[in-house]
Amino acid sequence: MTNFDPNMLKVYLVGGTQDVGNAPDRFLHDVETALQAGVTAFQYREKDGSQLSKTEITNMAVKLRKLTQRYHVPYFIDDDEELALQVGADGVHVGQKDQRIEKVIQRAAGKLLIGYSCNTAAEIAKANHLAAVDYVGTGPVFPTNSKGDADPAIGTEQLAQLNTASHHPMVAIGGISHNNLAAVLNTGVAGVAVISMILGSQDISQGPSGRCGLPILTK
Ligand code: TZP
Ligand code: MG
Repeated sequence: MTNFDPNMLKVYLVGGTQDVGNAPDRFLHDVETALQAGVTAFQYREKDGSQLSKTEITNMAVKLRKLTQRYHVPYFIDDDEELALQVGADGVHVGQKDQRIEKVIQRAAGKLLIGYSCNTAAEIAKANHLAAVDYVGTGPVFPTNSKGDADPAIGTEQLAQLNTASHHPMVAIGGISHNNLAAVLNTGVAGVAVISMILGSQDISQGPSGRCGLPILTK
């Protein structure tokens, strides 16, 4: 397992095949482009309209492990600590709705880095007591089209308050684009987690020189 470093959260790409028109080869290509461009972490999140079978998801997870290893980028898997352990991922990201953080900690602490979605003051307060949690993911900051069951947007003021309250490093998620990136980073969060800003970018198809349209990438 890789050691946790808050710098991993700077530009955290999240995605699955559903985010690129259910095209697995295009997904692998776009993730590789983003890895080349310098994203600092990647989370495989196959849901919300995915058409892959369980076996196809496992095979994809293995390919993504190899790819992320090649670019030395920490690799998280959404919601499935068994799959994360099976493919040798660096971490698992656990949502609130799953109500399973204690179980995941029991199963995976010391073996996987653990990210936890926390979107309210009460959820942050609970996470503050969980030493095995490495970071919290908070949002949606703005309305998003990438998550069917997303909660209402919290905005940057609330994000800043939650970040102040959190003992864990925070990555902001939800509706983050070039237009609001500076405002999000001004809240003091450790970084941004994005789907469409990268996977929906026109630049990504132009290859590494397009840098996924991410101005904050320096590589
Ligand atoms: N969790 C909260 S919002 C969101 C997730 C997975 C979707 C973020 O996608 P986008 O395209 O960056 O708004
Ligand atoms: Mg989840």
